[in-house]
Amino acid sequence: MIVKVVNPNTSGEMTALVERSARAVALPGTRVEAVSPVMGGPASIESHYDEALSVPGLLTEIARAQAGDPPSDGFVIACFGDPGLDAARELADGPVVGIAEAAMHAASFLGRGFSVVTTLARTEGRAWDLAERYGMTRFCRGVRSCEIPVLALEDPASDAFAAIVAEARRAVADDGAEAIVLGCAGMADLAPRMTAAVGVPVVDGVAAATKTVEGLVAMGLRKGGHGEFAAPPPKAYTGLMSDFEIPKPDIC
Ligand code: 2AL
Repeated sequence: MIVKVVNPNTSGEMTALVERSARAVALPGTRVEAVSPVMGGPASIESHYDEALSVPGLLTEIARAQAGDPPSDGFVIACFGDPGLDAARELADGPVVGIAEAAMHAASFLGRGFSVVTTLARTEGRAWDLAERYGMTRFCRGVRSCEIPVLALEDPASDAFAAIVAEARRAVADDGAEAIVLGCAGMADLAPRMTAAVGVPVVDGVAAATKTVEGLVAMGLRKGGHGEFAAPPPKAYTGLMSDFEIPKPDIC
């Protein structure tokens, strides 16, 4: 099977990190292809503006796979805001899973409650909104931030590991968290070291979403063809958006 992991930001380093993290958990028969949008987009996603403008590039990557260029059995959206998840589900035939939804669900299997440790404080609201959307507020004990921007996570000078561990320890002590959810795809490589340092399970959403997609595909499960996530109706799109037009089906 082929799982396409879309990093909706345009950082090549982060896409490579995401690919390594997904491949580390995938079965030998699963091909993981990580990409960032060919059409471009924001360098990192840490505002609602970034998130909104990351969606056209993300959807183009889903549409490309749907057109067989190359094909994919399922998709991971590798950004913790789960941008464009509903629209991607409409476009894709195979399962589409966001890293926030996969990580929160996985953490709910591991303890009575979890806290999210994310990048900038301004992204905390989005994490809470997603917890609510996924029915996870009864598990989510807190959302905390280390105030390190996404693209600084890989910079040794940011000392991101120490800052994220410190915040996770506070979540365990003060929120009563029994698991930690990493709130950014750029933290994907930290989970095993953090689990050892913090003493509770630490969940990386890239791994959780990859295994969820792989599991759904292996079970032969995909969305139903009717209802909310049915393919979007034929529609004209104009101007710079004309490539997003949904053509009328050919009637032979
Ligand atoms: C993210 C993420 O996962 N990728 C990105 O560019 N921004 N999330 C975040 N909370 O900063």
